[in-house]
Amino acid sequence: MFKTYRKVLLSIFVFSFCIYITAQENLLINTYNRSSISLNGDWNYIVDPYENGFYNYRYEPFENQTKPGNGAFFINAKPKDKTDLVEYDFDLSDVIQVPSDWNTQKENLFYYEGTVWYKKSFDYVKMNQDNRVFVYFEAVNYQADVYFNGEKLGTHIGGFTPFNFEVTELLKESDNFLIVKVDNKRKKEAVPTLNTDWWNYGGITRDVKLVEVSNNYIQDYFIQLNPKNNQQIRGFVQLNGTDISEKEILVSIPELKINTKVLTNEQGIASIEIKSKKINYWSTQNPHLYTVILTSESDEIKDQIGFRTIKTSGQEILLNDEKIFLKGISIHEESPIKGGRGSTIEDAQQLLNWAKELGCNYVRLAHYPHNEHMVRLADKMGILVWEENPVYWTIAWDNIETYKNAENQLTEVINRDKNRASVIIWSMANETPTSEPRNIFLTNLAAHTRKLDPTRLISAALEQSNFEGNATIRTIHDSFADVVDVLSFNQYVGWYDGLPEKCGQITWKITQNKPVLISEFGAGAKVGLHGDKLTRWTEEYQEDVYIQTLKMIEGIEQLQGFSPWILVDFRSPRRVLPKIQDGWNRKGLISEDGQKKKAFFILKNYYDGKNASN
Ligand code: GCB
Repeated sequence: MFKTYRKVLLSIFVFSFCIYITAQENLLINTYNRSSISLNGDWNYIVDPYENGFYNYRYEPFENQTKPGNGAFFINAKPKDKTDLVEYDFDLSDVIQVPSDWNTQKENLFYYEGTVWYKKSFDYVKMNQDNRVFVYFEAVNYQADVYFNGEKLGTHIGGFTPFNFEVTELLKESDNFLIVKVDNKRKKEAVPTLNTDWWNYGGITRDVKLVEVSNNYIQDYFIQLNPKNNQQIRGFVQLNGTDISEKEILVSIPELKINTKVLTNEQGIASIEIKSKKINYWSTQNPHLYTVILTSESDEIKDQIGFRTIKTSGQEILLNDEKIFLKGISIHEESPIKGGRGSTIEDAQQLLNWAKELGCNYVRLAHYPHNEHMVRLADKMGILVWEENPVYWTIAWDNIETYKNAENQLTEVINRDKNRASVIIWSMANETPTSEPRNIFLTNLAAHTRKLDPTRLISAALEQSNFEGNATIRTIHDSFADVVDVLSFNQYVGWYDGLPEKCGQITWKITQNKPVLISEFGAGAKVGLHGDKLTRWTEEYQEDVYIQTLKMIEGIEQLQGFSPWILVDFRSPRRVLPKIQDGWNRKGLISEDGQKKKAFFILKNYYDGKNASN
């Protein structure tokens, strides 16, 4: 009787912990530590603004036809004899690098928004005949239609999260061809929508891998500290395959002398609850990562996982039950090395090294999920992370498909990063105008996130407004502020809102009893441009905005940190002022070629001072 009761309880626990995560079909996590080969490098490509390789002349998709014919690009047609008509040839077409954007690789694609077809041919011999093989994309911006050896594998929507398709049945030992139709057209109902302040880089922007796993493999796991009991490691592990129930999985953490066996249920899910009194907690001072090994009958996977708790108490943020002030900076995912979309470990390392040099213990990864290198490195370097869903400005709040898309992108990043100690905040959105449909949209996203991941905090970059009509008193008047764990907002007093001296006239009246983060403040400056501090675009103006803002926000009682806008100048088509912007948002503390502006040192001094006073 007691046994049955425990089984029911266990299934309720496992069910509530992972129902949504497992809803995603076959998404592999931790491809970092799996057996894989890279499909990066040269791909042939065809630019197709009219989507001529996708639709026939009656505008019907070739893929809906039983015999698509030679016009369909995904069949990679070659003339069968000298009479045969084929009007494209991938192998004679130019090559492009993966991962990367097309905009900065090909001059004629700089402003291009539309379809480009990518093709990669390869041979592959499996390590074991019974194994299964998946093609894994870390990200493609924005829509990917994926075909393998002439068959459609599926479609993925959303430019910043991973996805994979199984190719076991279609895979041959030689002459495989993988074709991806990549389309980065902006759309009103998409996430993000038409209007943003960053470059809409198109392409296969992150790594592509072929991952080989055993027939019954460890697909997913969630292994974190119980937020309510820091002597308990808990979560689940999920098998995928045809024979996955009642299977033993060994959870080992050698350094903690943990070797615990767990048993899967009918869905192949085993719940994990392990006690340990000796945990060396992960923190910014001590980013300790344990090697965790999961071993099933036919699979083994390792990960490097840190254990810590993150919570709020009244107006404070507590890391391992100790108050922490978040010394942050916002970052866009642009490569400081070659320009364009950042994608390599070296890009991530340079950005995070700069953040460290600035004195940061925290970064806001704006405005969409960044690549996995960022969070993996942040884990190692002891940097806390805010991750963000690209729900930005004027989303189509009433459109159910838009909601599903936003929820799916959020699910995919949570799924990818749920074992990373560095990630402490999931941000739902940025600067979204309040309205009833928007409130419902964001509240649903927050509820979904809490179900998926009860171990982290929820926030969103909100907007500030005048307190009861008084322009010198600022407040947060937004019902979504009641939903979040951490109250964050952007403000630009001294740049969009008056001159720097205005900071001295403003006071803040924040009525919510929550920790406050300022998710953005800043000003534009062209590196090397000097003048007096009232001249726009000079380093002196930007420096003064930092000096005045830092004084002003000291007056916010609940302030627990901030992430000024932004570490490095970044490309934005909104920024057209000749000789100053030339297509760049100039609010970086560092220019795109790595030169530090004066304001960098103001913030660094401030953060270094905080270190000393801590
Ligand atoms: C903001 C946005 C950010 C912009 C920034 C700016 O409030 O959140 O995406 O880039 O202002 O520079 O205006």
